[in-house]
Amino acid sequence: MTAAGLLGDIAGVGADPRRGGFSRHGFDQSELELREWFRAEAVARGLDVETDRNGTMWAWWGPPADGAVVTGSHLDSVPGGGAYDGPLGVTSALVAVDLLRARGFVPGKPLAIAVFAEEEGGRFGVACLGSRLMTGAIDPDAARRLTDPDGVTLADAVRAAGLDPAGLGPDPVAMARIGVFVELHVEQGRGLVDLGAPVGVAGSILAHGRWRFSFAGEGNHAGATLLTDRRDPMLPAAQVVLAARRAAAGIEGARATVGKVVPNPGGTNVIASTVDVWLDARAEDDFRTRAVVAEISDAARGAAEEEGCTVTVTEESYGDTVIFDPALRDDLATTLGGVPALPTGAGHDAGILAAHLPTAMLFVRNPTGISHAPAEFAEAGDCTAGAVALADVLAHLAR
Ligand code: HGY
Ligand code: MN
Ligand code: MN
Ligand code: MN
Repeated sequence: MTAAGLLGDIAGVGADPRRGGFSRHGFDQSELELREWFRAEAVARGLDVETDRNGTMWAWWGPPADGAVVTGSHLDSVPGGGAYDGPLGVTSALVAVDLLRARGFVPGKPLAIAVFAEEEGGRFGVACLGSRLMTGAIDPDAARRLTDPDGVTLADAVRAAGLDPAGLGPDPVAMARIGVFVELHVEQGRGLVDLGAPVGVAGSILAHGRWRFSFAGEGNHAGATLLTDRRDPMLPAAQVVLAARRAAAGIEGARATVGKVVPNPGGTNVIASTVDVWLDARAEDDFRTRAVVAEISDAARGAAEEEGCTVTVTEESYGDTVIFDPALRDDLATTLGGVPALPTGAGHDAGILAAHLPTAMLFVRNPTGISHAPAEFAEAGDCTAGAVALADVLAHLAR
């Protein structure tokens, strides 16, 4: 079985015909179905599967023990996401186990595959929620209160998945078990295409975070309300969208995106009473990222005042620049015969763990360079090259 073949096996789970692509989110029905698929695939490979108190799944080759070599990724997606972001790391890990067994490899250290929960934050709004909980990067009480668009709390969702919400939070036992973590991921960009390489290693991750701008005005009738009598929160909301592009354009390499705007009540003939706008801002370092957000926040406040509205700005998640351990990065690049190192603008669970333990990432070429959309792609041959590379890296680290 190949990594691309295993992806084909789950192509029907969480498919989203309305948006195209897949909508699989933390502890929802499709992600729970994928968890059971992963459990069956791992057990079929003789791995021992457990789910920890933060909802991370662990498939162990050998008894769980501290200092293990761990690989893995996530199974959830963004709304209407591609087939590769997350699942390619999980399927490649399963195929890497097949390859190592076929080689007669016997691990000198415990080896595990980890599947983290809600990496995209597509349901509860906080990216890398499972790894943030395990490492203590998010307050467990605040996490339990996170709600999805239907008002379901994370506590209710994990309870429905068979977990005890009281267990959410820092997990030093799980952390001690990770001696080194290597995540394989489809590249979200065209770096490997431009370099003509099927596989690369990660050098760094941009500083990035999410901010919610909540505007409040006065709901009213779209036809009966004179312009002079309006306090329409959609106006300052629109300014956030425009200011995001303007602010990011002013700082080399910065990115600022508004992909989600939620007016309330959301009627065509209704002036909204409130509008929530989510900003995703990223840049090479903390200073530049915060400068982008500050400029956008100023524009939002000015526009809100002009329209007689109020605005609150809430930082929902943030992570500073990640520089992957250069010695480990270069060791793996050498193990793979000298593959290139690449920066990435995309966040990953590996980025959360990198602050705590030796962590690396492998990237697999994406001919479209597109991600977080149905056009995300990796050739079957490159997926196989990635799984072989992962097997080589795991054999090297677990020798
Ligand atoms: O948003 C990100 O960069 C990641 O895909 N969660
Ligand atoms: Mn993603
Ligand atoms: Mn991902
Ligand atoms: Mn009416």
